Amino acid sequence: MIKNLFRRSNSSKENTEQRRPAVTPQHFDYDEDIIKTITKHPKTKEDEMFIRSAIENNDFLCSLLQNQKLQDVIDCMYPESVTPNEIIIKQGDLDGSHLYVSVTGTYEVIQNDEVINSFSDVRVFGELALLYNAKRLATIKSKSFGKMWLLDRVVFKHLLVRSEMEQHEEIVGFLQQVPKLNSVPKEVLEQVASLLKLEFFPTGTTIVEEGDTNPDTFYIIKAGSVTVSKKSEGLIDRLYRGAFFGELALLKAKERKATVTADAPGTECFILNRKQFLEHFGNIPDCISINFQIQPYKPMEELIEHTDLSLDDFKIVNTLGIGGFGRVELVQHSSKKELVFALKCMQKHIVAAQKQQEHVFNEKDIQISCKNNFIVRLYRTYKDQKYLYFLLEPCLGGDLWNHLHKHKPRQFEDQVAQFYAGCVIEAFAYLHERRIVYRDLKPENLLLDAKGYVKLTDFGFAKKLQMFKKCIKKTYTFAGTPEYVPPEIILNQGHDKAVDYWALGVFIYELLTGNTPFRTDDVSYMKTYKLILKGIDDVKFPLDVSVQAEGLVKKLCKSTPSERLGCLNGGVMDIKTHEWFDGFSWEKLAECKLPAPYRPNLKTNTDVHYFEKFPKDNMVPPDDNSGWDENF
Ligand code: ISQ
Repeated sequence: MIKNLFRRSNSSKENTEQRRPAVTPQHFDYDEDIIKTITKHPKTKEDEMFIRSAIENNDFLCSLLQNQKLQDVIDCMYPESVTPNEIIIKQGDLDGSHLYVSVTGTYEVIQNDEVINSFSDVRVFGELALLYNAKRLATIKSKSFGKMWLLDRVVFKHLLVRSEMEQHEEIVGFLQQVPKLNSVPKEVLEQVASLLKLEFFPTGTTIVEEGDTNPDTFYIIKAGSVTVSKKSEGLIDRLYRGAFFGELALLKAKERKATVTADAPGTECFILNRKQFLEHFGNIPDCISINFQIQPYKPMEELIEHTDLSLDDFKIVNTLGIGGFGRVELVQHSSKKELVFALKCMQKHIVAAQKQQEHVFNEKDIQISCKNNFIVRLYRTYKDQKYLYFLLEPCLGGDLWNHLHKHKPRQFEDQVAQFYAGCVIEAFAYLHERRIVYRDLKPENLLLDAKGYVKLTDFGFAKKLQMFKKCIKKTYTFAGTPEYVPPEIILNQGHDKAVDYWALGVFIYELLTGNTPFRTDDVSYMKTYKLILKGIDDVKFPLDVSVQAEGLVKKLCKSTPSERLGCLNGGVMDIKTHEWFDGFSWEKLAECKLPAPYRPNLKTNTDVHYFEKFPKDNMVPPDDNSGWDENF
């Protein structure tokens, strides 16, 4: 039953009856040295216009590339001539490394040796590979002489990340120059910066109106100026870049004391909403004492166990799963029969071929240091010339995907969903306190133990976030399962624990409805990504989803990460105290005293009937003595 235990590339079939593979993450480290080597390529106005229109007409890239990012990408594309019958992209290839814009020439789209389309217009192709290691879905072959513009994937990613970082730094730098705010610690400003939205007010717009009794927005002028006036006194002030107004809205919801109007040629302001501000910083006595709660941090520990057991002590009883890197076997100690484990065996040469070494190290380092009732315990690891081995706590109740999708009505009652979501929330709280993001929540990655509690497994995507100047640094690898990825991963904006809370919203929706909210039948997932970028408010919830559940999912799936429940001032408690969980005993859950909705019927400690039957594999993998696993 568990087919997708390891990373593997996307299958070309999407179906709720199949477990969903995660996307193979591309390793990505922002590298200043690469930035230095990036060069602009001169182009005519006409060529620039062609490229711009091709990108703007591409459904996906148009939301990814705007303003400076779009200009950077255009500037760095370089020209290439094509001759007839050149294979530009080959179906099935895994390492798509370029984005293309065709300018002249005719091109054929070939799938399974059949020409399914041809084009001679200016258009983008190859964009899918910019995001992740997806197999090329079709071959593109030139039919004539032509000209294309190309961009290297690594350059593309660096341009996007550089632009994100510069934008953030610019806002923080700007805030540091704002009088009064310049005494606020930088780490607070970093947080404020992630909440600010930029808005342009055309000349003459009334931004704030005197007498408005429900003020809820605070403004900082980024560019241009505003006129402040009062009915009784006329014009009283003019404010310029760096000035702020409406701050009383952040402190107490008072009546607006004056009218503020945008001057010519319009005013650009950063705006901050009172509700968001309070959700992040709590009630504040005055603007200068803004503070934020530093998330409690627990260090990770080395928790190696069963150091006395060697691989030779075990006998394989059965296979629990097969994945891209190898198998998971149920093993039993030859003499101490009560000792039963799941042994995940990864073929080293496949890990290396798929460039997943770093993820395997992450998986080991993170999972071995987690000891929590809601996380599958990794006791220790082994290695030899062919394999890396993970000795895991056995969870023989099968995975949650199986329980949800293989049993009618393929959706859970609220109480059942609350229990499983509760287990996930406990696991996330534990991980996030240690600054670990999990990044691959889905029913497939939750295993039922003998009591029916679910535990998180497969830490291949998990990542420990680094600190930089007292702030948690975001990470940029594209990771996750398409239906579960949040907008900031698609948009390459850098991400943190907020991705897990987005996924939690998708997960709760799936438990209650049997479907995910952004699912489409598009094998390339581009349509899914488009729906994700449109947002949860465009998703129709089935009528049998309660208003409380819908409310929670919508708060978890907020498009802006800093606005998500779980990422506000109250942290994970905001989720636990949400009304959907009214009456749910978090205390009993944490102590494993809450009866699980379904208790697996396991006859012995080696009963594997909740898992699919897998054929024996007599293939012997090659040795991999290249040494990459020296420190494993
Ligand atoms: C059972 N128990 C623990 C871990 C597992 C991983 C994969 C498949 C089955 C498992």
